[in-house]
This record gives sequence, structure tokens and C-alpha cells, in this order.
Amino acid sequence: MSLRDQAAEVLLGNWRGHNTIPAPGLYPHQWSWDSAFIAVGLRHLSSLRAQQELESLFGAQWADGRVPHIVFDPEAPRQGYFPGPEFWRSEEVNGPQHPDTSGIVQPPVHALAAWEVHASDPETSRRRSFLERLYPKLVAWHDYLRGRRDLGGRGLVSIVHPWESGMDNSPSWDAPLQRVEPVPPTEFQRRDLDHADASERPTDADYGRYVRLAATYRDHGYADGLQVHEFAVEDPVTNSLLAASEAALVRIAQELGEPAHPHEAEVARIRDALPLLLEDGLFHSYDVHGGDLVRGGSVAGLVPLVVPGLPQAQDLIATATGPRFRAEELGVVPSWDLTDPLFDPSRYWRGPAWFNITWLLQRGLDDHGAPELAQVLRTGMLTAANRSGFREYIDPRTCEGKGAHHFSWTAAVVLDLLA
Ligand code: 9YW
Repeated sequence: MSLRDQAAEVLLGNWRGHNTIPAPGLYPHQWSWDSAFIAVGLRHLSSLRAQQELESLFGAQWADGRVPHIVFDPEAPRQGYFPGPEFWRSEEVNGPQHPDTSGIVQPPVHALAAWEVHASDPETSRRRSFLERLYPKLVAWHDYLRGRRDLGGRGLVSIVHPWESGMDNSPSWDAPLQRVEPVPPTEFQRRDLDHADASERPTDADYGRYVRLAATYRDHGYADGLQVHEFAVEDPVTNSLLAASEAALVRIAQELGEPAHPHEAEVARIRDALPLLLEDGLFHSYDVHGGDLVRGGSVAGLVPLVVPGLPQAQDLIATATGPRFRAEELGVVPSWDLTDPLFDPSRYWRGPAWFNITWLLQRGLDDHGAPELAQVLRTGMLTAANRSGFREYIDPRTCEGKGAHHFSWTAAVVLDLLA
């Protein structure tokens, strides 16, 4: 079977009627940023389904504009995932008619995906008023982030939980997490270890801290403020994807005959604020409580390449191709600095390469005058998928597949690259 057919089989196999699960077993519900990447790939199989993927996610949007990081599938086994609906208790905020969701968010890549989905089949999109219906929801989502999450008052969005970064156990969170008292492992039951090797997953102590942060947020009725959030970190992925998504809103607004200048102004505003996170050719996170950058070598710091007109793009390209990430040589981009002792090639976001991030970077490279390197990454991802199948992540040095099998966004990225 061709790689394209195999990718299609994965995506269609993970379809659940209105949305696609990230992978069977480990991830039986709908995840927010997964759905955005999935929609980008799914549009090459069915523009209708790609639209539904985003519509179902935004159908679970909260009244305050937040888009939850998980929408729970009532049909999935109750005990399949921890923390499930009984932990988050979203119905206490949204009422019983609203779908059960988590209360935290993930990076805002959705407007970018919505534009790509529309652009690949404008006729179906217009016939279904896809953008007309989604646009106000996307605006409310961005307003939530801008309005409720500028916890540092510096014009940048803070994430309030490592899961909100999409890069759950990145070493970037180690220092800010130290303030958080872990919930003892006897008080909750992890489900992820039923499906994956403990050596590839976060430790119990980190998991206990994740549970503490989420429970505190819930117990404050999901109110946002520095007194609620012990963990408040300005993250380059969230902020640069917000800018890239505002750039997509410019196009969406133009398509709909709405004013585009507020979105243009937002792109410029975020681009101007981002250097607060820059040091030594890489963007870093900023720990709001500690009042300092979290210096380290996360691939998150290269993701601002997705921001149109980023003045620091050449510095980032030099860092990406230098000894810390060796992108040109490897053809994929490790999630953590290869020269750092914390680099671990098989533990999740502490070293492995991920397809969604490498996909974002190749787009950014094309936009910033580095099409050859972008092409190296495209070839690298396809070679890796050919060798290892549609795994959740890979060892960046050997391309050995790791984590979940039949992973949706890996298949989606491959479909997009082959289109
Ligand atoms: C978890 C679903 C999610 C991704 C995240 C990834 C992981 C969830 O899986 O987190 O249960 O640990 O880190 O980016 O959205 O694929």
C-alpha cells in the first residue's frame, strides 16, 4: 500500500462520526490542537469531514471563549482516560447540555487550520457557510487568550498548565513546576501507563503536579488570575501560533467582507512583544512568578518562525541548523537541544522529534526565504514515516518510532506533504 493510502487508513480509522481521535487506546477523545492538525490533513480526503472536525471542537467552546483541550466522547469507555469528565466537572460551569470537556486549553492553531480547510475547497466551504459560522468563535477564542491570560501584563499570553503547551513534559516546565506540591500517586490512577512504556512517559512526581494544578483551577471555578495559577508561563508556541492564527483571520475576514485591520494590528503587536522571550538566537518561556526567562533548548523556541515577517527569522534558522538541533542533517527537528545533558531521545517532549512541530517549521522556513531547508524537512518527515509508520514521535537521530501507533496528526501531516 502506498504511504498516502496508509495515512488515509489511519485517519479514517480514527474518525468517530464528528471528529478524529488522536490515537486508539491512549487517546480516546477529541484533543484541541490535534484536531487542527488533523483537519489540515483530512481536507485532502474530505473537505466536509475536515470542516466537521473543527466545528465539533468549537461546538464545545465555553461561554468565555476558551476552547477546551479535550472534548470527551460519551461513547468512549468511562475509565479509558485520566483525568476524565468526573475530574474536570465542566458541567458545573457550562450546565448539563454542554459536552463534557477539560477546563484548560492548547495552542491556538485553529484559525490557521480553518483557513487551510477553506482554501482547499472554497465551494463546499461557502455552501456550508463554514467560515461565517466559525469566524466569531475564532475571534472569541483569541479574545479569551488575550483578555484573560495576559497574566504577566506584558502583552503575551500565559499558559497555566504544562498540558496547555501541547509539550507536556518539556524540560522548560521543570523549574516553574518545582513550586507545585505533587498530589501523591496513591490519590489518583494514571491510565497512560496502561498503553505506553513508563520510560517514554512523564514521571509520577510530574503527573502529581499536573493533577494539583488542574484541581486548583477547577476548585476556583476556572477563574483566571495570578492568585489562582501557581504555574503561569509565557510560552513561545502559544504566542506565535496566536500571531499566525491572527494572520489567518486577516484572510478569513477578507473572504467574509469583515474588517481585516484589527487582525493585522494583532499580528504586528504580538510580533513586537515576542522579543521579550528572545535570547541567544532562540525564544524561551518566561516564568511570570519567577520574573525571569526559563533558559533552555526547547524546539518551542523555533516555532516563532510561523509568524509572518518575523525579524529574528535568520537567527532562528542558524540555531535550527547549528549543533543544538541539526535540522539540516537529521531532516526532522528534535524537541530538545541535542547538546544539553537533559536531552532524552525517547521521552516524549524531552528529545524526540514530532511531526506537527516539524510541519509548522517547514511552513515557517518557506515563508522566511529558506525553501531548501523546508524541503529537507519535508523529505525527512516522509522518510521517517516510511520507515516507522505513523507513530506519535520518533528518535530524531535514528527515526525509530516511539509512543502511540496509528497516530492521527502524523498521518495528517504526511497526507498534507504528499498533496
Ligand atoms: C496526554 C493528544 C495529546 C497532544 C499533546 C501531547 C499528549 C496528552 O497527547 O498530551 O495525555 O499526555 O503532549 O500535545 O495533544 O495527542
